[in-house]
Amino acid sequence: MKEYEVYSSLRVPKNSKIIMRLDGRSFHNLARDLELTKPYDEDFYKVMSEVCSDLFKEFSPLFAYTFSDEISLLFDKLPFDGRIEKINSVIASFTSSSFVINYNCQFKKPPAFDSRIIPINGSDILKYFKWRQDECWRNCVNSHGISFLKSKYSNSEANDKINGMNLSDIHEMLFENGINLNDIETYKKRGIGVYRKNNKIIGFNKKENKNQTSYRSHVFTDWQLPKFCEDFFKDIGAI
Ligand SMILES: Nc1nc2c(ncn2[C@@H]2O[C@H](COP(=O)(O)OP(=O)(O)OP(=O)(O)O)[C@@H](O)[C@H]2O)c(=O)[nH]1
Ligand SMILES: [Mg+2]
Repeated sequence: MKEYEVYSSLRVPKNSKIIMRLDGRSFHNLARDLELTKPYDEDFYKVMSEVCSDLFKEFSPLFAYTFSDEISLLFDKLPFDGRIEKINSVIASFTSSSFVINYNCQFKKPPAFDSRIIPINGSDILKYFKWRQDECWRNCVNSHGISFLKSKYSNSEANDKINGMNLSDIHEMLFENGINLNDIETYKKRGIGVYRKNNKIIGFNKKENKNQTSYRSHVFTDWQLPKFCEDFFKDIGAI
């Protein structure tokens, strides 16, 4: 019967890095059921950062990045020998379980994440993460815009108004009403990253009778990400 398992031999191309993107299934409904704060719910963001940290410790990607209900993981060493069914199913189910454990509340429905695998290399890695970070910023402007409009108008009027506005119109409207998006927390504008960071350790070398510097890495959750640039990805060994 093994021959019926026709997808089990599908593998990621050899010598390729991959990005895996996970996205919460129907989290619009989950946000309603859990009565998440709009536009940003700090507990939800905290949980998503903890899920990234769990993923990082279990599967050792080079980088994990999250905003809203999505997570991107960059791998240089392929998990499960590059087997696509294994990677998608195990990592998506691990993500859902970690989300449930870290949230520790009563859900109306079991939360789930979809997942996709993107083979990617070189400067396209930077392009990919810039693309997601731009989306994070668009999401930030739009969600503040719609929250503000809904505080003034009915839901349908607010939706109609925002549909006719571009990002700079929304920015301007918020600014005129005392909300300056430049002043809000960095993670809302740029997302949250998890990666390995080196700690400098100065110890005493008895044999040579002098101080010696060494480095030990630890998993770091960055709530103050810069705008993504080449140097950032060089520093984490991604390009
Ligand atoms: N209230 C609130 N909602 C949030 C927050 N972060 C994410 N969400 C919700 O998560 C949704 C994520 O968008 P999508 O992934 O496009 O929508 P989805 O409902 O998950 O649909 P699918 O991904 O297609 O299954 C947003 O539309 C919000 O409703 C938050 O901090 N507060
Ligand atoms: Mg979603």
